[in-house]
Amino acid sequence: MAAINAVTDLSVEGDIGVVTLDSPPVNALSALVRQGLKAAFEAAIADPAVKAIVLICAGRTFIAGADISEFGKPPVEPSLQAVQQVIETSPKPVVAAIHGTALGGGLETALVAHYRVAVPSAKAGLPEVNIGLLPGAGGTQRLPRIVGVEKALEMVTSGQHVSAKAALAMGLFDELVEEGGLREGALAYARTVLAERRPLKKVRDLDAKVEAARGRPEIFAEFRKANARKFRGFLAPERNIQCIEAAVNLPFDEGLKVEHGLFLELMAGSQSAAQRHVFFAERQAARIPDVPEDTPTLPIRKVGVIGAGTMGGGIAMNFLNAGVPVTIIEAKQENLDRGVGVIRRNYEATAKKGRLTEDEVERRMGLLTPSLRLEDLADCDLIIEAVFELMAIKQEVFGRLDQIAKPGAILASNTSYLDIDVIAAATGRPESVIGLHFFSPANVMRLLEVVRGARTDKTVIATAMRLGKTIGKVAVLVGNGHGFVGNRMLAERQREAQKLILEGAMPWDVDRVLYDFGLPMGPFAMSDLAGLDIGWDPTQSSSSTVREVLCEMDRRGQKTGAGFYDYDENRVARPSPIVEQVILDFAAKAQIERRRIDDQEILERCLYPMVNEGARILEEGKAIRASDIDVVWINGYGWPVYRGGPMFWGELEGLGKILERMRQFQAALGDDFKPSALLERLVTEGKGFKDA
Ligand code: T1G
Repeated sequence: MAAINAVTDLSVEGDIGVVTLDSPPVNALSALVRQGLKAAFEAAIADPAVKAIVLICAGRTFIAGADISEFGKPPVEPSLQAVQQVIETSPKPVVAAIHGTALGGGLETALVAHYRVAVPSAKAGLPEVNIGLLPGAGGTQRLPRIVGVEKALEMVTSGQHVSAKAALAMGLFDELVEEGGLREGALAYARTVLAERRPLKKVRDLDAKVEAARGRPEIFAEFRKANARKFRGFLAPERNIQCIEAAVNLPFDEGLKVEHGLFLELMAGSQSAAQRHVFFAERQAARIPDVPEDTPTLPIRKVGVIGAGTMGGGIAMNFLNAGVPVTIIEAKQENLDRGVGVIRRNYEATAKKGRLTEDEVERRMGLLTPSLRLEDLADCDLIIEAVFELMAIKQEVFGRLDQIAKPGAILASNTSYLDIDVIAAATGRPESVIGLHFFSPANVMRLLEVVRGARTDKTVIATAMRLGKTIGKVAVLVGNGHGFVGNRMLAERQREAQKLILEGAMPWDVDRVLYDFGLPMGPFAMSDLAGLDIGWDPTQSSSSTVREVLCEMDRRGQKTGAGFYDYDENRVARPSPIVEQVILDFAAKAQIERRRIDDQEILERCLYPMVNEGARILEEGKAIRASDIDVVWINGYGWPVYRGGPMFWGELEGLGKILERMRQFQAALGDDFKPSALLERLVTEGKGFKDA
């Protein structure tokens, strides 16, 4: 075994050279790795004792891609393409031995080997699109030559990982070897290649599948049409498609040039910078300065959920999906039955789409225990309350839980606004109380705001953060305060949206501007979807807001066929002349003189106060870092990932420009636009949120 460099070894076993990479955590193609690979292969090729070469990785996975942390820095030789050149032109057969996830540049490296073997648990993919890029080392030209154009389009634009079994079936892998026996299996395969004098098969020479698609532009037109909604606003998917088109219509080396040019374009753009920011931000969110990574955590073997409504049911599903038994509580049998029924129907709907087997549905439902008795939660390790959003009710529930729950059980509230310390004070164990704020639909939205109480124990925090990962969420630790982080910033936008429609805009103007910005829907469409009558009390209603007037007119949203919009039988929304008149009358009565409001003002008045409030949240210490706020908004509210989150976007806009506009709005419209002290300080000092 000869050490080529700190992360690369070359050993010779019989007449097989074995190049071993060992660069934790994921053998990413850093400069050191590229240098080691090139040197190792050059040495193996030059060694007359070596007749074939195996590339294998130590640690958890085969190469998982280029080293994203190097992007944006000056390039260091050798390039990945130079490494690939050495491998692909090797006069000796090269076998890539794959375990873990061969992704991005990792799979592209395996694709210049002559053969690929893997263990059954391995996965492969080209997920560059998820960081706003495309496979820049020939992946868009080689993949379709093996798996065909349609599958390649799907893989490069979704970033999906395919299983080893699927990869074998599509020809991406040549053989699956025994689990746990990758090295032996790869060596044996290399010996077979030699013994059978198999050819030095180069993927770049396989033209049949791309030629079959030549002259069929409809493949691409139909793919674009079918995915238009999903790709809306994103640059990278379209550029990936163009690369696959090049693979079909151009000779290999010409196609490579197209790929390289489009890769550089994406790499230089703000969308990829934003998406790479989010990639690291989501991982950074798990780091809590005063809760070290080795903080002990509590085992969560059984979970109790109080409330079987929309939120309670969705919350329960997260744990059932992770194989954790759940006891779900309701006060009335009919509500309990309805809640359990909704969970079952959700699973059955997923099974109908082929994403769950019937057995898995039954297994998950078998983990669910419905009950009318809070006492049945006595043996739960974690109890999550998801009852009506009224402090008195929550205090009553937590007071009872304090009597029932076993010592050390974590008592969590799913409250989206209320003071977690006041809830904790209803118990004699505030150190065990924490907020677990799920976002609706709770079994779908990835965000989990973990709300730290003044006395929440660090073990409880560490357990909650780890639990987030267990149930497939992105957990962000936030401080206690009205609306925590996400809803507190949302309130800024909602307030401005309501004012804008009185001052001159219409609901559909505000929604269009925010939808075109990249949000999934605007505030008024969202209200119609959720229902205008949430928290509305008919007995107290006094036409004091446009919403109240609409509720009084029984225009309570999609469910009544009318809200801010009129809806046809297919729930297609149309601007409503009735609502327009309601707004005009309301503004007249309030003596508000309407004026024309342009799209730019709508955008700035809805989003700049959010950035400003995010700055306040940082200066109050209610979020650990600005990128946590970005993670909240991307995973909880659908902020377009290609814009990086409100704080990343705010810096791209320019904190100075935002401050100036906030001051102008404050002078014209009042203290709703009062700049935060942090924003003023950062602009004065010429700094960014990282320096907060
Ligand atoms: N570069 C640098 N660091 C990476 C990395 C990468 N490609 N992938 C993971 N890490 C770090 C990550 O930040 C974390 O660090 C640790 O590894 C564990 O990651 C030319 C241009 C591989 C499925 O997009 O999808 O190749 O927080 O927490 O949940 O065409 O990481 O511990 O300090 O995510 O087990 C293409 C991205 C790159 C793969 C493992 N490849 N990574 O998931 O662990 S672009 C990717 C992942 C490219 C070429 C192009 C996942 C994973 P820390 P983790 P995990």
